[in-house]
Amino acid sequence: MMRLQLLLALLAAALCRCACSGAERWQEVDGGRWRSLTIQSSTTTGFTLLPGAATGIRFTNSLEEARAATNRVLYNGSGVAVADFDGDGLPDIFFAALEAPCMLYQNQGNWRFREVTAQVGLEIHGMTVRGAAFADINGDGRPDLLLTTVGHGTRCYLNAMPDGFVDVTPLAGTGSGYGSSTVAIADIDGNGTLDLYIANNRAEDIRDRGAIDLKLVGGQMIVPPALQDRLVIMNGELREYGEPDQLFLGDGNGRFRLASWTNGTFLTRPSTISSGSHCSIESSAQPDLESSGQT
Ligand SMILES: [Ca+2]
Ligand SMILES: [Ca+2]
Ligand SMILES: [Ca+2]
Repeated sequence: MMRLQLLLALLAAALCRCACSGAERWQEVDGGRWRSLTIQSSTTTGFTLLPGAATGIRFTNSLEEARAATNRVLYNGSGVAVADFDGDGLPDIFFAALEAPCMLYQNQGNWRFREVTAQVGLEIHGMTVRGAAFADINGDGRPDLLLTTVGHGTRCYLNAMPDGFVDVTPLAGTGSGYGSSTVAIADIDGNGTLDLYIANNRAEDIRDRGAIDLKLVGGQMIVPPALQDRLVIMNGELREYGEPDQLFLGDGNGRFRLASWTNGTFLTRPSTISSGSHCSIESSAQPDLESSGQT
């Protein structure tokens, strides 16, 4: 009797598989294939918004209108970075901020987070922070923190947990007066060390000045010498250059060397978009770089 029940159960399972396989069958189309998804009615799908009261995350990236009115660069906002900074297996979250303090939230598990910014030495004073990224720049297995700032370039904070983070920007060599916005990280020269591509914007926008001293010569607008590295007239329109982007080559120990754009390493090919450029490194085995920006 038991053997008969087992046989019937196996038969039912086989029939079910046959019936289901029809619905899951791939449909071949030109250049690809597709099939319908089976949505289980007993499960929920998509994302659920968790309130700060539930997660413990209270961060808000605020910006005073009055300050933004004097520097429209600030309207570009700030970023967020995720990594397991303390090595407990749970991803933690760092929020960059324009005016409010930047904050690091330690994952406590079960969708609960605890703010530990000061505890790990990441209180950032006197800087407007735009971008944030975790990367192990010194190869010790612990994710370090990179922050791009308005007017202070890129700041590097070495992960020295359990003793917190240490600002090593002077040693790293990535500080500057640029208004840096984002950072892309890859081993661009294939030597086993992480390198940084910093996209710089400007620390302030010249349109926020009350007036610009241009000259009209022979019916043509002329940019004065003092502003010729910043302004250009194209097709009768006045445009502002961005600050130059930077490629930093890492030594694997948390120090970086600024690479040259013009020593032959990069080849520039004509852009397919009017306001940007594409560059590719000479060997096809190397990561290529594509950038776009406004003139
Ligand atoms: Ca963690
Ligand atoms: Ca590290
Ligand atoms: Ca490298």
